[in-house]
Amino acid sequence: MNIKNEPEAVRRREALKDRIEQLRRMIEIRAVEERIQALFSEGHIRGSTHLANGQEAVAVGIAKEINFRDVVTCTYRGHSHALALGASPESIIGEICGRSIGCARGIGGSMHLMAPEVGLLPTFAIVGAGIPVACGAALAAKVKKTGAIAVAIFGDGATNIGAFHESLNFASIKKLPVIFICENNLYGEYTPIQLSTPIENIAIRGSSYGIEGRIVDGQDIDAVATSISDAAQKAREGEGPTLLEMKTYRFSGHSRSDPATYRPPGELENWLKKDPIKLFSSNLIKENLASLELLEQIKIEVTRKVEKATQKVLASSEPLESEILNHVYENAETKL
Ligand SMILES: Cc1ncc(C[n+]2csc(CCOP(=O)(O)OP(=O)(O)O)c2C)c(N)n1
Ligand SMILES: [Mg+2]
Repeated sequence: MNIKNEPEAVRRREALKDRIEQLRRMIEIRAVEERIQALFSEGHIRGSTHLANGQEAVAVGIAKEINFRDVVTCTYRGHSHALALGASPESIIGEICGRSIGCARGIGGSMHLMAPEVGLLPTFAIVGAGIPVACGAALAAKVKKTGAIAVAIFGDGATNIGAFHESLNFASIKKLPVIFICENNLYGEYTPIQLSTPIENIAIRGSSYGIEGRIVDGQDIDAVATSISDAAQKAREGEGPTLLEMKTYRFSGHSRSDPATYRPPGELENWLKKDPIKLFSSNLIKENLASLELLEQIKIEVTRKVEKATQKVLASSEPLESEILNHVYENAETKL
């Protein structure tokens, strides 16, 4: 695992206490993802990749409220979470481009990002798979009395998977310090939620397991943060899990090659009006914390930073084939 960025990742996480930095991180996530989309078209990325543009407030709202020693599991749609939690653009773009400077040494790729130095376990490509793993981390924290909590982030589609239901049941009966966060973006791949899920609000699924479920405006970073703060406090005080349903939307298709033509006319346009970056920007202006000039300056600085990281990645090397079995098991080199 790459621990060389530890101070930077921790510093990036700490910076999120500041409201302008929260906005800057959301803009950075959007810029990194736009660059990744372009790198794909330019042929620099193999495999697929899943953008979370439109869902940035969820990622930054979570990251700003939890400690860097808490454990987080999330899905293939995890660029936003890795960057929010503290991973650098270089380590994320590097990983997605399959270069040794990537967070998993370029061997994991887009769906296996990680930032263990700030609690992000390698992300999961299998729908729902991270949910029981977060419960395991929560159980470990409880047994060892570390004071840490675990956070499982997953999509609406994942709540139809057995692992989701088993995890909620187990976490509730054991009063585990875990927060279940569903990013309900209204689609699972190309299927609208109403064709796969017979209820409108995922939050009600908590009640079957004696877990409080809460519906949250996922486009509003402050609403996200308040809900996480409440759930984290409850978990740390031994009151058990909470299910938070973040109502959100991905502006792009499911993965890089999906033009999302299945969306009804006007739907995207309506959600674009609730762009979390625009909403937060105008709130900061109303609060007299930001000006249009400052916003413009942030965008310029972020674009420059992302471009610099991209050029560094493109100039860097790919991992050697001989490294493929390293780091599969602890001390794999010596055991093989
Ligand atoms: C167990 C499993 N089944 C199917 C797939 C294929 N698959 C990849 S993403 C996806 C949709 C999941 O939708 P959702 O949970 O809503 O997450 P989102 O992609 O919307 O963030 C599916 C079915 C998979 N990766 N794992
Ligand atoms: Mg979904």
